[in-house]
Amino acid sequence: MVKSTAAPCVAILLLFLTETLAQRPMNKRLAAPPKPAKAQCCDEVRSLKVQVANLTSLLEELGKKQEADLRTVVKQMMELDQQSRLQEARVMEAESKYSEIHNRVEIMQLQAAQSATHTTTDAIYDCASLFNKNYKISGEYRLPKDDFLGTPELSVFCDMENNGGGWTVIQRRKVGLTSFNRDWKQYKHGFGNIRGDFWLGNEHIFRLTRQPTVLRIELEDWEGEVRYAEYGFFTVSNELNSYKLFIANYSGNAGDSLRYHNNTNFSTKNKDNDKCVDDCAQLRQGGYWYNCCTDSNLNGVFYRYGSHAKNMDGITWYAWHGPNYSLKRVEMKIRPQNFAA
Ligand SMILES: *[C@@H]1O[C@H](CO)[C@@H](O)[C@H](O)[C@H]1NC(C)=O
Ligand SMILES: *[C@@H]1O[C@H](CO)[C@@H](O)[C@H](O)[C@H]1NC(C)=O
Ligand SMILES: *[C@@H]1O[C@H](CO)[C@@H](O)[C@H](O)[C@H]1NC(C)=O
Ligand SMILES: *[C@@H]1O[C@H](CO)[C@@H](O)[C@H](O)[C@H]1NC(C)=O
Ligand SMILES: *[C@@H]1O[C@H](CO)[C@@H](O)[C@H](O)[C@H]1NC(C)=O
Ligand SMILES: [Ca+2]
Repeated sequence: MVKSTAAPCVAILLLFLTETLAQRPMNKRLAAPPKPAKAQCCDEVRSLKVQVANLTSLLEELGKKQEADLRTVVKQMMELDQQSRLQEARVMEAESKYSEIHNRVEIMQLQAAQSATHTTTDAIYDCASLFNKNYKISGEYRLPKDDFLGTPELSVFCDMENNGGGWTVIQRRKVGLTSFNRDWKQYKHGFGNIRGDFWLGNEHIFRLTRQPTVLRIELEDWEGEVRYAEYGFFTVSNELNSYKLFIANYSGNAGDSLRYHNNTNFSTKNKDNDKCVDDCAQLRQGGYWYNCCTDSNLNGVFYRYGSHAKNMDGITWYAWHGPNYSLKRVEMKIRPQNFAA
């Protein structure tokens, strides 16, 4: 701090104060004529010094507070900026995913429009033909309507990654919220969510299996074990013939629990086409190729872990877990026999 007691020092001190703090009372003092008395002078200097010290510390305090405030504000702004950037990134990710799907759909539609003169060899009517056109990402695809083949527009889920890819998924159980106890019409056209639990529809399955087709059934139990049953030949007849099932050439490690259903008609709760005096669809609470009644019931009731051992109407595969164990996950998917990845 300033140590001098001389008058010029007071002036310098006051000048400093006016310039830096612009304090009005100081200006007044500066404007007043300097007092000649020495004692008065020194008293004034002392009080001014105290004031300066006070004001300086006040300034420092204010400065510190402002700096701290500023730092908090900057920090908050940076945080906000980061948050908005994160959100932006999320939006962009969602958008790119959406446009990826959208692009696929558009390409499908474009190809459909361009293929006015196409033949069966370059038609897109299943996941295998998409795979052969280099679509190698698993997910939902929209197959275009095909007048040549007489196929309608159809959303399908393609497994392009497992077991060589090119699989069109025709059934899935994994979420457990969709009821599979549906009527004939619903089983005919399909129901559920193509990304979750669904039945593609008997009419579509009939169309897709007019060429020699492989069926692969994947099963998972509540302990996380996965097994499969594959049929080198799979087809269903048309509605007039009750979507009758034909399967042959089993391979796999889950056991052959579809053989018992070979050569049987499809039944639903409102259409008993089974080979039994009982009404199997009602007993097993699903739509299926019921014989008398089941060696498997893949469209049965989804029972969560803990309640799967109580009934025989669960999602069963007798050759693996018997009639009272409802499986955790099922997927049925098909691919042409002549598929070559
Ligand atoms: C300076 O500080 C003292 C003690 O903190 C206080 O009593 C006094 O009023 C202050 N003076 C001014 C001008 O702020
Ligand atoms: C089953 O496999 C055998 C041997 O590969 C084959 O000759 C036969 O045609 C297949 N059956 C059907 C119905 O595809
Ligand atoms: C299956 O359905 C067809 C026609 O829909 C019928 O002629 C045939 O008798 C049925 N078979 C059985 C075993 O019910
Ligand atoms: C299903 O029945 C057909 C005859 O209609 C037979 O050729 C085929 O081998 C049977 N499939 C199985 C798995 O037994
Ligand atoms: C399955 O459950 C039914 C009905 O509760 C029962 O009658 C049957 O014995 C059970 N079967 C097995 C193999 O546990
Ligand atoms: Ca019956």
